[in-house]
Amino acid sequence: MSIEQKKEQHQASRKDPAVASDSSSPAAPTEERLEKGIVIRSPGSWYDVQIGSEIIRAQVRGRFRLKERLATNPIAVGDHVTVRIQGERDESHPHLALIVDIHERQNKLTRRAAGRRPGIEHVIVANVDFAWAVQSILLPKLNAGFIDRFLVMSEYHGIRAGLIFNKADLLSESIRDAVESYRELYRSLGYTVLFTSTKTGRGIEELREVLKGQTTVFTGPSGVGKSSLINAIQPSLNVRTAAVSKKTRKGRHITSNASLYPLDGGGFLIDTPG
Ligand SMILES: Nc1nc2c(ncn2[C@@H]2O[C@H](COP(=O)(O)OP(=O)(O)OP(=O)(O)O)[C@@H](O)[C@H]2O)c(=O)[nH]1
Ligand SMILES: [Mg+2]
Repeated sequence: MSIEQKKEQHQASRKDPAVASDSSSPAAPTEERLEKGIVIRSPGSWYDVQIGSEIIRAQVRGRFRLKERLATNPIAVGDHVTVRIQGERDESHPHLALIVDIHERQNKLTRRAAGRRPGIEHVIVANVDFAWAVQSILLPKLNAGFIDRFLVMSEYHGIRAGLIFNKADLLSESIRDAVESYRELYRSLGYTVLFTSTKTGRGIEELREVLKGQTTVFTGPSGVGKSSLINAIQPSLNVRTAAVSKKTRKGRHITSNASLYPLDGGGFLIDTPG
């Protein structure tokens, strides 16, 4: 081994726990296996991958970053991946896992990357059967611009889409006509429009039914009640929510990363940040 190679190995072992275990921990298990799983969260520089009933924390090597240069994130929630796992699970040696392959995506939902980076996209989720744009009729008020951008994006990526008008309990005479006309407009274009309320339970059973057996994503501005709806559908998930700001009447960006949840009735539901 040349000095350069040794240097490279040393640097890699400092950055990558999978490599570090080979060289610095003599007790670390060395058994390797390949498993297929689905990315359920990416809260930091790692990915939580669901493999059967187990959740494994996996990392990714630089080559995926190079491959997907046009996206800010090379791997997204919903991606099907192959993970190389080293060793058996035990307290002293947690899994050391590396994502070694991303399977071809059936589809993806994207948005423009933040900042001035023309042509670069951020993949919100991959491999979804249905996307719902969640809006609240008030607090924050309905945002037709968001809905239109969402519908264009869904059509472009070939993803079936529908609209949820949440906080139906806040419907009052002063906004009734406006809300009705939006409902009629989008229905006339062929989209399902559901009215829901996590406070009165309106529309929740209907929503639970349509989610069954599918992989679905909720997207929408902060504070409209995406996470609250997920809790209403399946209370055991206990997803974090928070009141909208009294001052700005907008959400406080409570959900910070997309997360995929398995549903008791079958299927998966993905919560996204607003
Ligand atoms: N009146 C009323 N309030 C609701 C309803 N659903 C949710 N809320 C409230 O709206 C606020 C925001 O709800 P969240 O579920 O955190 O909103 P979110 O869309 O997940 O927001 P981000 O995670 O920031 O994107 C909370 O105070 C909820 O209690 C509803 O049907 N009616
Ligand atoms: Mg949320």
